[in-house]
Amino acid sequence: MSHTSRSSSLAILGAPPAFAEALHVGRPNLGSREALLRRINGLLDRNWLTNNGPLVQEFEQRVAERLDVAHCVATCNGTVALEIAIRALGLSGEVIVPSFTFVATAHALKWQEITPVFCDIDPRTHTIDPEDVERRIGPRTAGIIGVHLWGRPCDVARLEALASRRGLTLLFDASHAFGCTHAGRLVGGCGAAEVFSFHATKFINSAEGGAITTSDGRLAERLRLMRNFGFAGYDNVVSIGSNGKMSELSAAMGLTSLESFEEFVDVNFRNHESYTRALAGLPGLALLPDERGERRNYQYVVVEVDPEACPLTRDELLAVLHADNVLARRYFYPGCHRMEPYGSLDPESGRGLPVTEAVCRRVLVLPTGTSIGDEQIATVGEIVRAALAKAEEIRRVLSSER
Ligand code: T4K
Repeated sequence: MSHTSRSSSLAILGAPPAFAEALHVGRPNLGSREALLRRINGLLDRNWLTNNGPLVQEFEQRVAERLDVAHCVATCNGTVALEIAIRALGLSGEVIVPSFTFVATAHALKWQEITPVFCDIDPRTHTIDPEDVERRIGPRTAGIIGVHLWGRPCDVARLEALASRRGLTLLFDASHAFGCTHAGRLVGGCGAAEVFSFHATKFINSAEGGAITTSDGRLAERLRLMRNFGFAGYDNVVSIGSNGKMSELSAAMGLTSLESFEEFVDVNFRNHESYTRALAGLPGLALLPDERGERRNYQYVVVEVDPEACPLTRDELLAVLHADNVLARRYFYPGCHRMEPYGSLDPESGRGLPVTEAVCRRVLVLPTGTSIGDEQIATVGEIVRAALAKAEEIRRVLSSER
């Protein structure tokens, strides 16, 4: 990746972009090309492309081993995994879910005519606030979906206690949390089930893919049926089902990616440390703090921009970075509660979600993964540092463009 390092010129003020080739959030980590091609040759030789092939079975076994959970049911993507898990758990009526998540978490409910009841998050961790969950429990509440956002597990113990006390089903969207721990316990076996995404942008990827993990054998059996149209054998359909199967090509990619798990975590960790150095001392900018003692995959580098202390707003910084070809993102703006159909169904819901509303205006996600290294990260830091020093000028340019 070619780039020009400089300390004060900024593309937004007319200089050439710092990076000739864009830095993306979510650029796939590829792993060994040779291992992938070997697996693809094998599946072509076998002429077995999908429907519970050997690579999918191996992928399920490897995921279950790595997460130390009894059952793993691989799927075509994380969204369908959520839909199938929700259905297999018999959820209906209302389910409490954070608004600050990727919209798939909410859509998976609404797609099945279940009402997502949006709750607020903890400002320190950005995960579901158990106290707010409890306030929102009503007569139609069937369950809770906690999201381990950015790979930071929810307060699992409190949610498990709350769900059991109130007779609710607890499901986790663990799309970001592969390989992460909570109180030393690996994510994968918490609640009734947990759902993972292996989308290309995730640090372990199968191009498109997902999985449901659980320690409940009977649930795993139901999930397997539902993933395959409800077929229990040739011509024997025993339940409603969908097509949620993972293909052999995806499993080939997923297995190859899994083999590089340690390397990807190391790279992400090093990048996280580089960002800590590159952004040190900048006013009003804070990386979401790391919690020592827990395992993390560091796949998201999350910066909060404090509007009181930073000379530029989050959106102004985003414009500066994009002009220099650093394609930072403002995940998960503006919050599910403001997206359709939810925004029209309850236009006032933001009033009850003050932390979500504030965090949506502060979060900036920066590029990481195997396609970026220390030198580029140092340049990103220089761009931000220079931008803060020229905040007035930048604000004038941006307002003249509006
Ligand atoms: N729950 C949660 C909490 C989730 O975050 C997600 C997915 C789900 C559930 C659902 O799981 P899946 O059904 O997706 O398995 C991305 C992903 O599409 C999505 O999987 C992910 N979360 C979400 C957080 O991010 P976008 O809209 O950011 O994707 P896009 O196309 O803008 O790509 C991001 C960047 O990556 C771009 O700058 C380009 C780069 N890129 C992307 C792809 C696909 C590449 O360089 N190569 C590629 O192949 O949604």
